Amino acid sequence: MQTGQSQLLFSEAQRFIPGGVNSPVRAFRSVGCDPLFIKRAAGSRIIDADNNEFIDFVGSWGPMIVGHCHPQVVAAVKAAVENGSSFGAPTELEVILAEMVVKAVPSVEMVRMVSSGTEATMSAIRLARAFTKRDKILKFSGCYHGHADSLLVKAGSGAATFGVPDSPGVPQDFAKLTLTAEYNSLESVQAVVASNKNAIACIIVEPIAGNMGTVPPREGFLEGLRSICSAEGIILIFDEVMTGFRVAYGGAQQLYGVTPDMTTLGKVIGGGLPVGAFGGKKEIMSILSPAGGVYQAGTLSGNPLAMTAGIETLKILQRPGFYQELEQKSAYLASGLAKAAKDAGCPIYATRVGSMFCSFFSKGEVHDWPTASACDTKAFASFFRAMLAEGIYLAPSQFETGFVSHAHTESDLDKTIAAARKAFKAV
Ligand code: KE4
Repeated sequence: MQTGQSQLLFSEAQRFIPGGVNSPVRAFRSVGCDPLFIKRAAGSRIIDADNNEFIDFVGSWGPMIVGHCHPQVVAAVKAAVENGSSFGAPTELEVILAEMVVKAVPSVEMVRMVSSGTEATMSAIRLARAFTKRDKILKFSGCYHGHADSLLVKAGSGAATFGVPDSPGVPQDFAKLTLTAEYNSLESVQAVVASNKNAIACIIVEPIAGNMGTVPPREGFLEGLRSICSAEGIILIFDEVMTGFRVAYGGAQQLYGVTPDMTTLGKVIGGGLPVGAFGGKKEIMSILSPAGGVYQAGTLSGNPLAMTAGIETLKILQRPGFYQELEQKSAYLASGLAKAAKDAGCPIYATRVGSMFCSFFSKGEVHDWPTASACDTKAFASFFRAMLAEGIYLAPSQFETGFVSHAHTESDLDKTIAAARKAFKAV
């Protein structure tokens, strides 16, 4: 596989951009090779600077559920940009997308658009603190909610990949207000809550953890969080930046039938353009400026191009049978990968929820950060490189999630399974 152009671009990039990338996990640091510079994409494929073509299971880390360059999305964004790219004023498009989100997501009665998932979670936490007049928050080790200071405490995703549970630069005074418990362990939550009575503003959780690899909630975990929060006057925030509109049109809260007090969104609702959102009960959202005193703002919040891409994407998701077809494709891939690993005698613990999937290089079950972080990351790295050589582009970290899109064809999936049959042997 030729990588000359990517190599050239990577060395150029490192002259001007820290680490040569604008987001750490893209640097491929944990998979022992240099990143590929992508120049275009279409459907299930991405093409790099050396014209290598790959079947893509990163999908921009989740947004591209309908596939890259979907004609309906491209046409709408092209038309929208002819009217202007940003006004810094309200537009009808924001009302349309807000109404679509309110109609789709059970917990959301009102919603505020922002430009990233980080902004969404940071703002939701501020709102929860103001509403409850409490300062502490509780998150889960291995879960990642963006890079706001108070959330970079035992974060998963990029930070976990670098093995840095707390990022330098996060003041101890911030970190001490962030309590952490173990994902899938209600006992650990009860212990933390009991020793912080009436002091916790919110519990923020990925209803399906996607930033330590894909770790589904155990039976009763989400329901347990719901009852603890209701009993203790704690705001339950589902961070659905990754799962929102991904695992169901109404997100994980629809899939599992557990309704939080607030929800954060991103990725899919922007259709690949920069968007985040946070929403919840009217009584909570109505204390947000300018309706209330809790300040939050953003120059490009509700940007008309991002709204357009989000609206068109959600219209496509509403098509009858969309999620059923995505489920069939995802199940087909998962069973093929599991068989490939078994036949190669390679012990993996495979997880999947809808079109989110992960192969943990672990002999045992993975259900939280301690078991995820014990995985054989070297074996994962060898598997990743072997798949890349076969034209399959996976997430470049054991602690990330793979995404199937509607654009993946059966032949894409068969090619991926065939590649895995070889790659598992290379581990
Ligand atoms: P952004 O600020 O990156 O838009 O969203 C932060 C975020 C919040 N909550 C969840 C559940 C998330 O998964 C994310 C971001 N996800 C990572 C992928 N694991 C983005 C990829 C990256 O950091 O480059």
